[in-house]
This record gives sequence, structure tokens and C-alpha cells, in this order.
Amino acid sequence: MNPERRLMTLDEFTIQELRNFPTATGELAGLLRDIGLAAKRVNVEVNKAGLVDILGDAGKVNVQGEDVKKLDVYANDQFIRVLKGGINCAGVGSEENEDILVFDDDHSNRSKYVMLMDPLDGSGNIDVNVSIGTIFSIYRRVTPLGLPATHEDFLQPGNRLVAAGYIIYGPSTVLVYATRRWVNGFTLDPSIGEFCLSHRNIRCPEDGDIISINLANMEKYDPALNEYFRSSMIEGEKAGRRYTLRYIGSMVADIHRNLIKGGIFIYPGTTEKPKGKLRLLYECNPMAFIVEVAGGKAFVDAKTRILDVKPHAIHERSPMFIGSGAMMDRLMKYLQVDAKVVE
Ligand code: P6P
Repeated sequence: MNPERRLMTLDEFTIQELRNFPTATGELAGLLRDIGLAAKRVNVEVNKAGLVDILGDAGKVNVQGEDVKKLDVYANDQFIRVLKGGINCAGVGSEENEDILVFDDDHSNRSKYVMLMDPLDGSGNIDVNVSIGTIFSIYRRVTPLGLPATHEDFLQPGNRLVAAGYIIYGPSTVLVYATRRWVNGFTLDPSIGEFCLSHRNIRCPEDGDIISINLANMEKYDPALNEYFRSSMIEGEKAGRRYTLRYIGSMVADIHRNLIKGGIFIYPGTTEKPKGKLRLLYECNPMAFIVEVAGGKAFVDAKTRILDVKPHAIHERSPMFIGSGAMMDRLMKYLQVDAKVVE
């Protein structure tokens, strides 16, 4: 490779970003560095999950009542250990922890950020070697610095996010993060142990042919969705479009593919679970922030942006419709026919 075309590492990139914001203190760059470090440690274990006794359930059930895989526990521990040991985060909310974890020491209490995370989303796929991911979202605190963070710092709508991102542990390990300015992706180069800029200024294609949804629940979805799919296939055919269904049960992988290629990911509410399955604070909000900054759209229902939803509980759930703008516009037309707004 031409030495002149030197790849930029994540740390070099975040420090270069600092130059664009003279008032920046470097805390966000430091927090992203900490996230990258934890991700590298998780990546090592994910990559050898099939070789050591780390597969299979940890024999515990998490706050969601779901069997906890050992890698879930390891990933959660790694991110918490790095964040708590750093000086860039006042506390963390995690899918694996019942309540927020406030670090409450002098350095951490002076940090202006808190983080929410799903340490290993899609962990049901670990044993079958399908890509899985870590999802994170970063808020600026609203409580006084110097004091411990409180729930108020975490229960903010997604439109207050400072940054959000994910790490996808797949054929390669890629860290994608968004600030309000843009979305960039960094691929882990194992030869130097650094995330290197590989996807500069990711833009979500305005339209696409990929639809991601669990069709097994069709009978429990809003009938307008059925109409959307039926007509999309028919209209698609007439318009010479060939839609394709791609759904691998790992949201980070499904949305990452749609973000790059164009497409729509749908996890709606059902008659039994009107708010669906996904978690607002550490799954829907970060993915919605990333996709919107990249030019896509993300809604809860026929007319409510995910990022405008005011959270009331750390683990609250939310339906999610997210993806390419033109696909979302077509879908919203069907949902607006008998607009059911999620209460
Ligand atoms: P279902 C994984 O458990 C997850 O949270 C997402 O990553 C994934 O998209 C979804 O659940 C799959 O849920 O109900 O279709 O199996």
C-alpha cells in the first residue's frame, strides 16, 4: 500500500475533529478512545468464542428475563471497567444492569458525559457465528458537574444525543459512530490493533430494495403493514424493482447493511406487545441518531420521530421503523391511513 495513503486511526480522527471545535475539551475524544479499547477486548473474545468455554448461556437471566450468554457478561464487564477506570464518563446504563451505574468518584463526577449501551446485541447468534454488535449512546449531563450523575442525565430524548455508535463483530470488526456533524466507520486492523478510518462520511442511500422484518409475526402487526408489503411487492414489480427480505436477527448487522446499501428495518409493536421488543434508550435512539445524521429516517409510529420520544424508564421499549428516506416515506403513507400513535 502506498505509504502516502496512511490510514487514519480512530484516535487520530477524533483528535483531528477536536481542531474543528476550538471549545472542545477532548473529553468526547477520550470517551471514544475508551469505547474503542473495550471493543478491542470484546473483539478478541468474540473471535475465539467457538474455541473456548465461553459459548452458551452463563446460566443467568438478565433484567429482561433473557438467558445471558457468557459473552454478554464479559462485554458488559469490559465496557464498564474501561469507562469506570477512565475520566470521561460519569456513569453508564446497560441492558445487562437493572439500574444505572453511577461511578461516583471525583474524576468521574466531573465528567460531562454519561453513556448507555447494549454491550452485545444479537447475542442469541453467538453460537451460530452470525455477526453481533455493541450499541452505545452518549449524552451530555444535565445535572451539576462535580456531583454524581442521576437518572435525569440518562432519561433524555434522543434529540439530545451528543454522539452514538455501534461496533459490529463480523467478517471484520467495524466501529461506526455519529456526531451531529457526520457518520464515520473504522475497521479494526489486527496487525496494529487500531480502528482505522474505512467508511468516511457514511450516507444512507435515499432509496433501497432491502426490507428487514420478522415476517413470522405478520398476523400480530398493524394491518397497514401487511398492505405496505403486499403493495410494495406488486408496485415494485410494476416499477421494475425487486425487493428482497434480509433479516438475520441481529439488529446491528441488519441496520449496518441497510445503512450502507439502502433499505428499511422494521421492528413494530404487536397486538400483544404494542411497544415491541427493542429498547428505546440503548437500541432505538442510537441507531435512529446514526441513520438520521446519515440522511435516513427513524420513526416510532406514523408520525413520531424516535429521537423526539421522552423516555421515562431506562429499559423501556419502543417500536422502530428505520432506514432510507424514500422507503420510509412510502411506509409512513400506509401507517398514516389509520394512524395508531404509540402511547
Ligand atoms: P426477533 C436480538 O435479540 C434483537 O434484540 C435484535 O438484535 C434483533 O433485530 C431482534 O432482537 C430479533 O428479534 O423477535 O425477530 O427474534
